[in-house]
Amino acid sequence: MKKILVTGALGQIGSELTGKLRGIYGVDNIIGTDIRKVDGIEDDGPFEVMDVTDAERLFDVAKKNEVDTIMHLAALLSAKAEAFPSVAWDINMGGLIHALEAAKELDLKFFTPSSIGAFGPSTPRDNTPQDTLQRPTTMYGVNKVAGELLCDYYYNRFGVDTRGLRFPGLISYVAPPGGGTTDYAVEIYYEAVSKNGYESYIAKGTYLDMMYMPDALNAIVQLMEANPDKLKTRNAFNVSAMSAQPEDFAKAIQKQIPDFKMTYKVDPIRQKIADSWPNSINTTAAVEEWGFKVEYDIDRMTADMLEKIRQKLP
Ligand code: AKB
Repeated sequence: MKKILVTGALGQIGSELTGKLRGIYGVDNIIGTDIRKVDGIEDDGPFEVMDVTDAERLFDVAKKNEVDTIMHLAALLSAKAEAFPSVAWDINMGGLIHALEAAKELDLKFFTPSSIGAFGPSTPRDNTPQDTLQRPTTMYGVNKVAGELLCDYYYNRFGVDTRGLRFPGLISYVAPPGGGTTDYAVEIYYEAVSKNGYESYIAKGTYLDMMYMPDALNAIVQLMEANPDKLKTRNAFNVSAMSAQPEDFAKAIQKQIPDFKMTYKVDPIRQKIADSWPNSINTTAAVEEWGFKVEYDIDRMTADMLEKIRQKLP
């Protein structure tokens, strides 16, 4: 990878991945794009306003900038996709096929994230295998399964070097997630610092996989740099750092803020989505095929999140 186009560069992953890639591959070699612009964004490096549903524009931006890789991150997350299913289809599937077409025509490497949302209620819930039943019941899940298959199709049919990760809930202090089911695992840290308490919209006892953003970013770079001969799986590898229930976050926070209080007011829509996802996924394929590993468990992540949010909040 020498020159990379990032879609969704202002989103939850993109806001951090773009900076990390600039640190590794050089500022001018990472072209950030998003449907909107924030003031001063060009000062950080090349940036273009681009809507991924516009196939021609996506192709032109990739061609003009002579990139050799597309990292396609632009997408609606699960709760938002459930609220606006046809919009989600247009953005998540339309954007993906346009990005894959550009990769095919211009002979580019390709990364896009999948999610634990690609699993459904009939998937084995514990230690969910890499290859298993995938019958998701959400629009986001339908998009993610179709996306995994489409990326495999472009690899098998056209030889596009597509690679992907099934991300769990990602936790970060930089950009808010927005529209996801696992957003509570980010909100809890902000409210621990600002209010000493949090009302969880996900019920006690609901296990979901999670991962701290620095580990997620390392995983993307490591997978994209991996020797293709070693990859039996491509779209997409299970990755996770922890399987946790809301009260596990509360306990980890209480080690730092002893009077932190957790209450519950369950949101039935997001709870239903969470209940359709696995409790914990098996990451053996990622470990064996390209050496996936993480540095942050829940306690180390919690200490870092609280410290960084304290520095950030007024
Ligand atoms: C979401 O909650 O929608 C995402 C995901 C797990 O893909 N964080």
